[in-house]
Amino acid sequence: MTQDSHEKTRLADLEIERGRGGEYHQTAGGDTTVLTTQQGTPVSDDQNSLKVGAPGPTLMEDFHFREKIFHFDHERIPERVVHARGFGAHGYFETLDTLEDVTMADIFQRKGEKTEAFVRFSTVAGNKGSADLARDVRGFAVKLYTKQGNWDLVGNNIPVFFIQDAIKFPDLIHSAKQEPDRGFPQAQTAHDNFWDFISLTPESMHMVMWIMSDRAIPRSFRFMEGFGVHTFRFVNAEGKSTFVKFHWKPKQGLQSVVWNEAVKLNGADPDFHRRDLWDAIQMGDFPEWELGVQLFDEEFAEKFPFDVLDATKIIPEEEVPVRIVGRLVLDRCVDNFFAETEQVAFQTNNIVPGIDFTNDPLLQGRNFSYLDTQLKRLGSPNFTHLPVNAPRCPFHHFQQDGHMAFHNPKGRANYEPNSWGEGPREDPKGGFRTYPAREEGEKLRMRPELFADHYSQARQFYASQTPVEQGHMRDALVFELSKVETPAVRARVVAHLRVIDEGLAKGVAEGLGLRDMPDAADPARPVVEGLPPSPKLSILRNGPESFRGRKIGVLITDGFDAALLKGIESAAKAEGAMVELVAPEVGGAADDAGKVHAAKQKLAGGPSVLYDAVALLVSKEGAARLSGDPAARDFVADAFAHAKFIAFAETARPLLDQAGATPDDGFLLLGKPGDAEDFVKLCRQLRYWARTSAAAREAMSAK
Ligand code: HDD
Repeated sequence: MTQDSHEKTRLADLEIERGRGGEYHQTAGGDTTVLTTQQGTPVSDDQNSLKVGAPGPTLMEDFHFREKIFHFDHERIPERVVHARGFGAHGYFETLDTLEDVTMADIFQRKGEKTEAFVRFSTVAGNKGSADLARDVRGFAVKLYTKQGNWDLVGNNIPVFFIQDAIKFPDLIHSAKQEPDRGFPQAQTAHDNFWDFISLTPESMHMVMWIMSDRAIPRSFRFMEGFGVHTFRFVNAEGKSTFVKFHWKPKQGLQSVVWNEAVKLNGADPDFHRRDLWDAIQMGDFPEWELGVQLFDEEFAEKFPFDVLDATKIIPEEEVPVRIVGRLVLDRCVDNFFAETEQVAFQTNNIVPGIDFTNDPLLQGRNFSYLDTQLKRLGSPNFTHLPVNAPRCPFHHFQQDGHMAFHNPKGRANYEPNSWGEGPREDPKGGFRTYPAREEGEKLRMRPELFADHYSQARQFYASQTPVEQGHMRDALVFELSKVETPAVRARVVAHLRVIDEGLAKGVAEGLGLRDMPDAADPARPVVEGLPPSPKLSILRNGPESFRGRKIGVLITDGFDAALLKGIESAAKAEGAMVELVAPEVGGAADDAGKVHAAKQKLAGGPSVLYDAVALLVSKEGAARLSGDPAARDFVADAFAHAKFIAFAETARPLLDQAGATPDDGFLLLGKPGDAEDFVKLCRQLRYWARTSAAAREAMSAK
């Protein structure tokens, strides 16, 4: 690695020389910086190791070779035991509403103030190299570099969790990850161990409803919600405590893909979510979320039918509205994936004055785990010295030494109090003070009584979904349980489903070919009847108002109608949507005036799953050329099957015929350039669900 402090040597432009005996040299020149060893010694040859004679043995003496290989051998650090695959970006949080009445947290004191932020999104079960579209929870971890220290909100895109007590976390994760004897399946919960554990752990039923919903296959990190999950405390200057739940709401609405699309996306572009975030930020279309808080007091907590400290429960937004207090904008990609995204260390125990924990036993356990894991991953208690983890506010303490300590205090005093008048002292008034909650009781391994309710909110979640979403949940359960090889485990899951919704249980049993319906599971506490559906829990009821930030894939072939493409491009631009060209060759296609338009994707490598909607602008000759082409047929057939809106030029009709895609109200014939505006308007609905099922047609006609 070169250091800025090194004097740059100006030499001739980079050139490659092939010397006698085949030695191979690449030399620095012009503005190029000279390559050095880690010790700063200039390197003369980075292509050949030092040998005795041309074919001779390599010499131990070659310090440059040894240092280079030594460093390479140690490049990897342990991947995260969960959430290994992630993608991060920088941005800022802007306070939109002050919360001084309920919290003294500095970040909520001044309207309009911006605070630096770093966010890492992730999947949970898969290894670092797994694919983005796994059916999984997405991590939504936010580090806010506030003026009073780093506040980490280490959340997920689902507001509840599988388990209630952190002591079960290793069991949950072991069951979800690869089975230990065979080392597979990768990034999937569709296997025996997971469903065995789940079926023996009824507290997971609410979360199971969420992960079987389309929340677990988001279209983009940009279009998903985030949740702090636990109930936290806000504490104000008078020491008064208010309970709080945190919500991140995507500015561009919610959107997910369908399962068949997810499966294909994992092959077509395993980095689909990373690329999407990277591209959006690079293009200046900065992803944005609003931060909302649900605030409630002890009195509400007492009368709420569930325990607010139970992480398997939500408080419906209809019951305690979400008050928007800020916004989060991601406006800068990382410069170096390893230094920032890989080495960022989130910790639930990173809180600031004005925010405090509650007795949620999952949160309490997490507070140990996150600090502990960073030492393993990052190898030194000095991981806070890494720029991505360091506070932006001044910090002073007496923690010293250790591996890689590079902020080393000067002076004599390394303890306090001291007589030398040196170093920082604690601040009894402004420093962090734990909320003095009154606690008493016997030491027990027990959970509060209300934690025994395992099904009521699972039922409420299912009842809050549209028929389309309910169908997806049924299909997801059938898919997952079909991969379970032990019939008794499948039956046990269906037994739980019977308590949640008989219709769902029946549908899953049918899908599995389960001949004998198992008895319904026996709930530890009676299910709370009559919980009203919560429309906020549905993705389809909370979609975007515009097609902004979405992508249209336009299939072109030589001789296509340039005016129609222009129409699509200007309608998309006006909406804030993107257009990407797909052609039989990546070199692109010539329009009807002979102008060549470069393609972003070659048709055979750019399937329609990459797009939110498609337009077929193939010419008459192009349609003839693509007749019988499997990639062209799949492009259209998949867009059709995935309920996407499809625009087409009349000349492209043969492509529809060969894909068996009979035009319905989700199609738009582009007669003239202006028609593209109507197409983009249609696209705001994202999908033409009526195409997919009778239930969806019924629901749409009832609207
Ligand atoms: Fe966790 C990582 C979210 C329960 C132990 N967790 C991790 C990350 C997220 C979450 C987003 C990735 C952070 C990053 O991007 O670096 N975890 C959650 C949520 C939970 C939860 C929302 C429940 C409400 N986690 C949980 C429990 C434990 C852990 C109960 C242990 C008792 N989680 C970890 C960990 C990880 C982690 C082992 C792995 C890497 C890391 O922390 O930094 O400590």
